[in-house]
Amino acid sequence: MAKIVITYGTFDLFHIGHLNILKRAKEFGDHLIVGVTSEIYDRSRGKLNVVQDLETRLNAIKKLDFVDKVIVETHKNQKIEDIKHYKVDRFVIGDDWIGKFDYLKDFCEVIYLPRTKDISSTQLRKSIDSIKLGIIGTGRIAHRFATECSFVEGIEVHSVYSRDMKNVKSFIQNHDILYGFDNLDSFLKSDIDAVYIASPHENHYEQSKKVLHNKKHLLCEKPITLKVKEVEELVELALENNLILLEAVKTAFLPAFNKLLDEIKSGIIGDVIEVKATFTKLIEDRTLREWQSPFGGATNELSTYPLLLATKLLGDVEDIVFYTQKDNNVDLSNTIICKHKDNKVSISTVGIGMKSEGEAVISGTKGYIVIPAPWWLTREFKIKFEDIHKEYNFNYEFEGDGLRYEISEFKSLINRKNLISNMYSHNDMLKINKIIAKFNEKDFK
Ligand code: C2G
Repeated sequence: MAKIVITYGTFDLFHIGHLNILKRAKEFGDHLIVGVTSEIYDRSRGKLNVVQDLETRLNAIKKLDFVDKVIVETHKNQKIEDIKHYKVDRFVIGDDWIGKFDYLKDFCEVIYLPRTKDISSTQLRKSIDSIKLGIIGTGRIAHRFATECSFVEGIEVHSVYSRDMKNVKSFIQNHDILYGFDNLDSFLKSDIDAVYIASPHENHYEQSKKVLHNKKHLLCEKPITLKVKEVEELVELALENNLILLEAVKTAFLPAFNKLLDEIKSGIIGDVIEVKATFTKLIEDRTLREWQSPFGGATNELSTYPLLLATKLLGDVEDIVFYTQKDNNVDLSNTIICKHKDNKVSISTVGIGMKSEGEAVISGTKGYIVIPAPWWLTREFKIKFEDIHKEYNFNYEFEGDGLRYEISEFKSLINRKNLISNMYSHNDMLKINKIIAKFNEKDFK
């Protein structure tokens, strides 16, 4: 009987080490199956620095005439499923994994082969120039962002801008950054490839325009602007100049959030009918920016997150009602009820002066999903059904406070020259910002 061999890997920047192990794996049988890791799976196991997209990595393996079948590895327990499904005789992997796959011995023979010396994807990635990033703003989120950048290979915080030189100085000392500016034009003329904007909302539009006119890729805090026309203008400007424009909605890039979208797409809870999500963050100090009209308020601060879930799952909005509590003309809470296509409905609740449970519930025709608080830092979710004994739990721990996944996506888009992210497209951004703009009673089309 023909012997079946299986092996797995990311195979980023395909090199001689990969070729050697695949050739040797084939020698252990007659039929070689190669599993190539998906991007979401790599992220979930902490591999954030992969340069090539899945298609490119798959194509590199498909070109090898001695490989008989190529599959995609999307989750942790897949190896056992594949071994059973393909009736695999031998599992082969490099000896950097020695001992780690012994649990597969219950299902097939496990063989660890010596790695090829002096070559690795990590080494090759180092030869690709780092992206030089500049940060606009020196507030709390800018600090967290700069710290998280140090966990993403291939991106380096090169400079920072703020109007206040005192803040600039302390920021560059804190984060060991080379250059600091209190003049935006000089900052933008400096040797940077990309910019992250973490300034107050009202500055986003003018600063974004300047960044794009200066031919830098842009990652901008949410909401990118409070007017639809301005978002559209920025998208156009970015596309015209071949630049990446991404809104920093960290949830969109988390491994568990993407797994959740995949599960729903697979139809596990049937057709999604209703999406409910709540995000409240009590801000006691009423002198803070978040409590100032017209740019503060719960909606401008927080609604991007629940609206991300609503629009990702239910698409464009046909009608909206806002139920708002205001204090001094600032919304302390807002419940946004949207009617989507086919009468499907989303209920997004936000608050800075009201506290509630920060969970999300997605209801479908066959079952429902609960994402426990804080759902926007998606780590786990439960899929439930009418039968209370049937339940699937998904757990995807993530590193740090989640920002490194958005940073990693921004970096990958720049490296791959992809103008639009699969995880958060310009269209996704427009759908959400139209709703926020509607609340601000400016343009809504
Ligand atoms: N490899 C090798 N010699 C090198 C580099 C890599 O033999 N110099 C082998 C690895 O040991 C592994 C395969 O090439 O068997 C793919 O390596 P990676 O692309 O780094 O993938 P990895 O993260 O090891 O994937 O499910 C995924 C697997 O568990 C492991």
